[in-house]
Amino acid sequence: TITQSYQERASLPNTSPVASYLLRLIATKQTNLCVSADVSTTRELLQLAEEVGDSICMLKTHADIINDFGPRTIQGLKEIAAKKHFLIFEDRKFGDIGSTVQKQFTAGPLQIVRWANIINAHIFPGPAIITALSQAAHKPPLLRSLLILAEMSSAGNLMTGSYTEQCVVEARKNPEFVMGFIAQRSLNEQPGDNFVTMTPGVQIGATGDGLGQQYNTPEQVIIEAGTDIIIVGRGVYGAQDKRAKAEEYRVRAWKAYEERIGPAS
Ligand code: UP6
Repeated sequence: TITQSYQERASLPNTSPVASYLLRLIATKQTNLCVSADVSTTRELLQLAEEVGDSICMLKTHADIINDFGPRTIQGLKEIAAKKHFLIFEDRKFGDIGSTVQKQFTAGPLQIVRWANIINAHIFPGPAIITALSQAAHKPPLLRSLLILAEMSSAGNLMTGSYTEQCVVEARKNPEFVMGFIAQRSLNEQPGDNFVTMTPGVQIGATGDGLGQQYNTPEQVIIEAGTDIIIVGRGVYGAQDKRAKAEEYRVRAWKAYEERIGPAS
Protein backbone atom coordinates (compact mmCIF):
# COMPACT_ATOMS: atom_id res chain seq x y z
CA THR A 1 0.00 0.00 0.00
CA ILE A 2 3.02 2.28 0.32
CA THR A 3 3.10 2.98 -3.42
CA GLN A 4 -0.62 2.66 -4.11
CA SER A 5 -2.64 5.83 -4.48
CA TYR A 6 -5.37 6.80 -2.02
CA GLN A 7 -7.84 6.44 -4.87
CA GLU A 8 -6.76 2.87 -5.60
CA ARG A 9 -6.84 1.89 -1.95
CA ALA A 10 -10.39 3.18 -1.53
CA SER A 11 -11.77 0.22 -3.45
CA LEU A 12 -9.57 -2.58 -2.11
CA PRO A 13 -11.27 -5.40 -0.21
CA ASN A 14 -10.77 -5.47 3.57
CA THR A 15 -11.35 -1.73 3.81
CA SER A 16 -13.83 -0.34 6.32
CA PRO A 17 -16.61 1.80 4.78
CA VAL A 18 -15.41 4.91 6.60
CA ALA A 19 -11.85 4.31 5.38
CA SER A 20 -13.08 3.97 1.78
CA TYR A 21 -15.00 7.21 2.10
CA LEU A 22 -12.02 8.95 3.66
CA LEU A 23 -9.56 7.71 1.03
CA ARG A 24 -11.82 9.06 -1.73
CA LEU A 25 -12.23 12.34 0.09
CA ILE A 26 -8.44 12.65 0.45
CA ALA A 27 -7.97 12.01 -3.28
CA THR A 28 -10.67 14.50 -4.28
CA LYS A 29 -9.60 17.33 -1.96
CA GLN A 30 -5.92 16.48 -2.38
CA THR A 31 -5.29 16.68 1.31
CA ASN A 32 -3.80 14.18 3.73
CA LEU A 33 -3.79 16.72 6.54
CA CYS A 34 -5.72 16.36 9.80
CA VAL A 35 -5.71 19.41 12.04
CA SER A 36 -5.84 18.79 15.77
CA ALA A 37 -8.13 21.48 17.20
CA ASP A 38 -6.85 21.59 20.77
CA VAL A 39 -8.48 24.90 21.64
CA SER A 40 -10.56 25.63 24.70
CA THR A 41 -13.80 27.29 23.58
CA THR A 42 -16.58 26.54 21.08
CA ARG A 43 -15.96 29.87 19.40
CA GLU A 44 -12.28 29.10 18.78
CA LEU A 45 -13.09 25.55 17.65
CA LEU A 46 -15.67 26.59 15.08
CA GLN A 47 -13.56 29.48 13.85
CA LEU A 48 -10.57 27.17 13.39
CA ALA A 49 -12.75 24.63 11.55
CA GLU A 50 -13.95 27.36 9.18
CA GLU A 51 -10.44 28.67 8.60
CA VAL A 52 -8.70 25.37 7.90
CA GLY A 53 -11.70 23.41 6.57
CA ASP A 54 -10.75 23.63 2.89
CA SER A 55 -7.25 22.30 3.57
CA ILE A 56 -8.06 19.23 5.66
CA CYS A 57 -9.56 15.77 5.28
CA MET A 58 -10.28 15.52 8.99
CA LEU A 59 -10.59 17.65 12.11
CA LYS A 60 -9.44 16.05 15.33
CA THR A 61 -11.04 17.17 18.57
CA HIS A 62 -10.57 16.75 22.31
CA ALA A 63 -14.15 17.55 23.30
CA ASP A 64 -13.30 17.33 26.99
CA ILE A 65 -11.02 20.36 26.82
CA ILE A 66 -13.71 22.65 25.38
CA ASN A 67 -14.96 24.73 28.34
CA ASP A 68 -18.43 25.31 26.92
CA PHE A 69 -18.92 22.10 24.91
CA GLY A 70 -22.61 21.51 24.19
CA PRO A 71 -25.32 21.23 21.54
CA ARG A 72 -24.13 24.44 19.91
CA THR A 73 -20.65 22.98 19.51
CA ILE A 74 -22.00 19.76 18.02
CA GLN A 75 -24.33 21.51 15.61
CA GLY A 76 -21.66 23.99 14.52
CA LEU A 77 -19.08 21.29 13.96
CA LYS A 78 -21.47 19.14 11.94
CA GLU A 79 -22.50 22.07 9.76
CA ILE A 80 -18.95 23.14 8.98
CA ALA A 81 -17.86 19.53 8.36
CA ALA A 82 -20.72 19.05 5.88
CA LYS A 83 -20.06 22.36 4.16
CA LYS A 84 -16.28 21.96 3.91
CA HIS A 85 -16.26 18.18 3.44
CA PHE A 86 -14.12 16.78 6.23
CA LEU A 87 -14.58 14.05 8.81
CA ILE A 88 -14.59 14.55 12.56
CA PHE A 89 -12.32 12.47 14.76
CA GLU A 90 -12.75 12.64 18.54
CA ASP A 91 -9.39 11.76 20.08
CA ARG A 92 -10.94 10.26 23.23
CA LYS A 93 -8.39 7.45 23.55
CA PHE A 94 -10.85 5.08 25.20
CA GLY A 95 -9.18 2.66 27.61
CA ASP A 96 -11.54 0.90 30.00
CA ILE A 97 -13.76 -2.18 30.26
CA GLY A 98 -16.33 -2.66 27.52
CA SER A 99 -19.34 -1.64 29.57
CA THR A 100 -17.76 1.65 30.65
CA VAL A 101 -16.48 2.66 27.22
CA GLN A 102 -19.96 2.13 25.77
CA LYS A 103 -21.27 4.70 28.22
CA GLN A 104 -18.37 7.10 27.63
CA PHE A 105 -18.99 6.81 23.89
CA THR A 106 -22.75 7.28 23.85
CA ALA A 107 -23.74 9.17 27.01
CA GLY A 108 -22.59 11.95 29.32
CA PRO A 109 -22.27 15.59 28.31
CA LEU A 110 -20.27 14.79 25.17
CA GLN A 111 -22.45 12.16 23.43
CA ILE A 112 -19.50 11.36 21.17
CA VAL A 113 -21.33 8.78 19.03
CA ARG A 114 -23.70 11.48 17.81
CA TRP A 115 -21.12 13.62 16.08
CA ALA A 116 -17.73 11.92 15.73
CA ASN A 117 -17.25 9.84 12.58
CA ILE A 118 -14.05 8.39 13.97
CA ILE A 119 -12.86 7.54 17.47
CA ASN A 120 -9.78 5.85 18.87
CA ALA A 121 -8.98 3.39 21.64
CA HIS A 122 -6.14 1.69 23.42
CA ILE A 123 -6.24 -2.09 23.46
CA PHE A 124 -4.49 -2.53 26.80
CA PRO A 125 -7.85 -3.45 28.45
CA GLY A 126 -8.14 -6.36 25.98
CA PRO A 127 -9.99 -6.84 22.69
CA ALA A 128 -13.50 -6.51 24.18
CA ILE A 129 -12.99 -2.75 23.97
CA ILE A 130 -13.29 -3.12 20.19
CA THR A 131 -16.44 -5.23 20.36
CA ALA A 132 -18.03 -2.88 22.89
CA LEU A 133 -17.37 0.27 20.84
CA SER A 134 -18.46 -1.47 17.66
CA GLN A 135 -21.78 -2.51 19.21
CA ALA A 136 -22.43 0.99 20.50
CA ALA A 137 -21.48 2.54 17.15
CA HIS A 138 -23.72 0.45 14.98
CA LYS A 139 -26.91 2.37 15.31
CA PRO A 140 -27.93 3.18 11.72
CA PRO A 141 -27.76 5.64 10.03
CA LEU A 142 -24.55 6.46 11.89
CA LEU A 143 -21.43 5.19 10.21
CA ARG A 144 -18.60 5.06 12.70
CA SER A 145 -15.05 3.73 12.68
CA LEU A 146 -12.22 3.06 15.09
CA LEU A 147 -8.49 3.79 15.06
CA ILE A 148 -6.37 1.67 17.37
CA LEU A 149 -3.55 3.46 19.16
CA ALA A 150 -0.65 1.23 18.19
CA GLU A 151 2.23 3.64 18.79
CA MET A 152 2.58 7.07 20.37
CA SER A 153 4.70 10.09 19.59
CA SER A 154 5.74 10.87 23.15
CA ALA A 155 9.22 10.08 24.47
CA GLY A 156 9.56 6.89 26.50
CA ASN A 157 6.07 5.57 25.74
CA LEU A 158 5.53 1.86 26.33
CA MET A 159 3.66 1.09 23.12
CA THR A 160 6.35 -0.85 21.29
CA GLY A 161 7.24 -4.34 20.09
CA SER A 162 4.70 -7.03 20.88
CA TYR A 163 2.12 -4.47 22.11
CA THR A 164 2.12 -2.80 18.70
CA GLU A 165 2.04 -6.20 16.98
CA GLN A 166 -1.01 -7.18 19.01
CA CYS A 167 -2.79 -4.02 17.85
CA VAL A 168 -2.35 -5.16 14.27
CA VAL A 169 -3.58 -8.67 15.09
CA GLU A 170 -6.76 -7.27 16.66
CA ALA A 171 -7.32 -4.83 13.81
CA ARG A 172 -7.13 -7.65 11.24
CA LYS A 173 -9.91 -9.46 13.11
CA ASN A 174 -12.23 -6.44 12.77
CA PRO A 175 -11.69 -4.92 9.32
CA GLU A 176 -15.29 -3.68 9.10
CA PHE A 177 -15.00 -1.45 12.16
CA VAL A 178 -11.26 -0.82 12.61
CA MET A 179 -10.13 1.52 9.85
CA GLY A 180 -6.52 1.78 10.96
CA PHE A 181 -4.04 3.05 13.49
CA ILE A 182 -2.57 5.97 15.25
CA ALA A 183 1.09 5.12 14.75
CA GLN A 184 4.46 6.51 13.79
CA ARG A 185 4.89 4.26 10.71
CA SER A 186 2.76 2.21 8.37
CA LEU A 187 1.70 -1.08 9.95
CA ASN A 188 0.43 -2.60 6.69
CA GLU A 189 2.86 -5.48 6.75
CA GLN A 190 0.91 -8.41 5.33
CA PRO A 191 -0.48 -8.70 1.81
CA GLY A 192 -4.09 -7.59 2.00
CA ASP A 193 -3.58 -5.08 4.82
CA ASN A 194 -5.11 -1.73 3.92
CA PHE A 195 -5.24 0.14 7.19
CA VAL A 196 -5.14 3.92 7.32
CA THR A 197 -2.25 5.19 9.43
CA MET A 198 -2.58 8.59 11.04
CA THR A 199 0.49 10.15 12.61
CA PRO A 200 0.63 12.84 15.30
CA GLY A 201 3.83 14.54 16.40
CA VAL A 202 4.28 16.57 13.22
CA GLN A 203 5.60 20.10 13.13
CA ILE A 204 7.89 22.01 10.83
CA GLY A 205 10.72 23.74 12.67
CA ALA A 206 10.36 22.11 16.10
CA THR A 207 11.70 18.91 17.63
CA GLY A 208 9.65 18.76 20.81
CA ASP A 209 7.53 20.70 23.29
CA GLY A 210 9.42 20.13 26.54
CA LEU A 211 6.65 17.83 27.78
CA GLY A 212 7.56 14.64 25.97
CA GLN A 213 6.12 15.42 22.57
CA GLN A 214 8.50 14.58 19.70
CA TYR A 215 8.08 16.10 16.24
CA ASN A 216 8.86 14.92 12.75
CA THR A 217 8.43 16.74 9.46
CA PRO A 218 5.66 15.86 6.97
CA GLU A 219 8.30 14.31 4.69
CA GLN A 220 9.73 12.07 7.42
CA VAL A 221 6.28 10.80 8.26
CA ILE A 222 4.79 10.39 4.77
CA ILE A 223 7.85 9.37 2.75
CA GLU A 224 10.19 7.67 5.23
CA ALA A 225 7.63 6.15 7.61
CA GLY A 226 5.02 5.51 4.90
CA THR A 227 2.01 6.78 6.84
CA ASP A 228 -1.16 8.21 5.30
CA ILE A 229 -2.27 11.27 7.22
CA ILE A 230 -0.34 13.82 9.25
CA ILE A 231 -1.95 15.22 12.38
CA VAL A 232 -0.86 18.76 13.19
CA GLY A 233 -1.99 20.67 16.26
CA ARG A 234 0.11 23.58 17.53
CA GLY A 235 1.91 23.82 14.20
CA VAL A 236 -1.39 25.08 12.75
CA TYR A 237 -3.61 26.50 15.47
CA GLY A 238 -0.61 28.16 17.15
CA ALA A 239 0.06 30.23 14.03
CA GLN A 240 -1.18 33.78 13.48
CA ASP A 241 -2.59 32.93 10.04
CA LYS A 242 -4.08 29.48 10.60
CA ARG A 243 -5.57 29.20 7.13
CA ALA A 244 -2.23 29.85 5.44
CA LYS A 245 -0.40 27.55 7.83
CA ALA A 246 -2.83 24.68 7.22
CA GLU A 247 -2.42 25.18 3.50
CA GLU A 248 1.38 25.08 3.90
CA TYR A 249 1.15 21.74 5.75
CA ARG A 250 -1.33 20.41 3.19
CA VAL A 251 1.00 21.20 0.29
CA ARG A 252 4.05 19.71 2.05
CA ALA A 253 2.25 16.49 2.99
CA TRP A 254 0.59 16.14 -0.40
CA LYS A 255 3.87 16.63 -2.29
CA ALA A 256 5.48 14.07 0.02
CA TYR A 257 2.72 11.59 -0.83
CA GLU A 258 3.14 12.21 -4.58
CA GLU A 259 6.85 11.67 -4.24
CA ARG A 260 6.26 8.41 -2.37
CA ILE A 261 3.83 6.85 -4.84
CA GLY A 262 5.90 8.00 -7.81
CA PRO A 263 4.69 8.97 -11.27
CA ALA A 264 1.26 7.61 -12.25
CA SER A 265 1.65 4.39 -14.20
N1 UP6 B 1 -1.52 12.80 20.12
C1 UP6 B 1 -0.15 12.91 20.10
N2 UP6 B 1 0.61 11.75 20.10
C2 UP6 B 1 0.03 10.53 20.14
C3 UP6 B 1 -1.36 10.47 20.15
N3 UP6 B 1 -2.09 11.58 20.14
O1 UP6 B 1 0.42 14.01 20.08
O2 UP6 B 1 0.76 9.53 20.10
C4 UP6 B 1 -2.42 13.97 20.05
C5 UP6 B 1 -2.32 14.96 21.18
C6 UP6 B 1 -2.62 16.28 20.52
C7 UP6 B 1 -2.12 16.09 19.10
O3 UP6 B 1 -3.30 14.65 22.18
O4 UP6 B 1 -4.02 16.49 20.47
O5 UP6 B 1 -2.13 14.70 18.86
C8 UP6 B 1 -0.74 16.65 18.82
O6 UP6 B 1 -0.71 18.03 19.01
P1 UP6 B 1 0.57 18.94 18.65
O7 UP6 B 1 0.74 18.85 17.16
O8 UP6 B 1 0.15 20.31 19.10
O9 UP6 B 1 1.74 18.42 19.41
